Amino acid sequence: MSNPTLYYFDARARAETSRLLFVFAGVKFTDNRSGFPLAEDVRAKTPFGQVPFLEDGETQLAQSIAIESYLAEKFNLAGTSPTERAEILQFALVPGDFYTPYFYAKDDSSNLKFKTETAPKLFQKLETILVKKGGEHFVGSKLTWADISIFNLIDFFHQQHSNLVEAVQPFPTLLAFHKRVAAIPQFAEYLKNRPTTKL
Ligand SMILES: N[C@@H](CCC(=O)N[C@@H](CS)C(=O)NCC(=O)O)C(=O)O
Repeated sequence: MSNPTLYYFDARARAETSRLLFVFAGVKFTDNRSGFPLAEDVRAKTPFGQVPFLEDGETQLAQSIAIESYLAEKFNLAGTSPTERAEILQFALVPGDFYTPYFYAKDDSSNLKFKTETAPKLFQKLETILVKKGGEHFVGSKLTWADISIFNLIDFFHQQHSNLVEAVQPFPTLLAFHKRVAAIPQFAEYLKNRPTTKL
C-alpha cells in the first residue's frame, strides 16, 4: 500500500499540525504541496474543493481538524477517555481563533491590533491554563494532539513577518513549552529541514 498523502499548498497554515502528527509518530507520508491556485486535479479529488486533503488507503478526508483528529486517533495522541478526547479537541480548535483574525487583518492598523491585543489576550489564557497544569502538557501527563497543535500555533508566530513573535514573548511558560517540544528529536530533525514558507 502506498504512503498516506497529504495535499496542501506550499505553506504551514492549516496543514502543519497534521504534518507534525505524522512526524511525531514516525510515519512516512507524501507531502504534496500544490502551487497557487490549487491544481485542478487535486481540487477534483476533494469533497469541498479545498485543501488540506488526506488520502490514506480507503480513507479520504478534508477539513484540517478532521484530518488531525483522524491522525491523532491513529497514533494514540487523541486521549483515552471522553473527557480527555473533548479537552484535546478543545485545544486543537484554539489555533483557528488566532488564524481567522490574522488572515483577515488586511491593513497596518488591524495587523497591529492583532499583534498587540487579540493574540496576547488569547495567549494569556493559554499561559494561565498551562501554568495551572504544571507547564508540561495541556491535557493529561503525556504529549497529545493538544500539545502538538498549540506548539504549532506558537511556532507559527515565531516564523511570521513583522515580528509577530512579540505577541507571545510576554508568556514564559508558553515559550519554554515551545522550546521543549521543538527539541523532541523527531521535531528537531523535521524543523531543521522544513521548507521556509510565507505562511
Ligand atoms: N475549514 C477548512 C478550510 C479549508 C480552506 O479554506 N482551504 C483553503 C486553503 S487554507 C483552500 O483550499 N483554498 C483554495 C481554494 O479554495 O481554491 C479547513 O480547516 O480545512
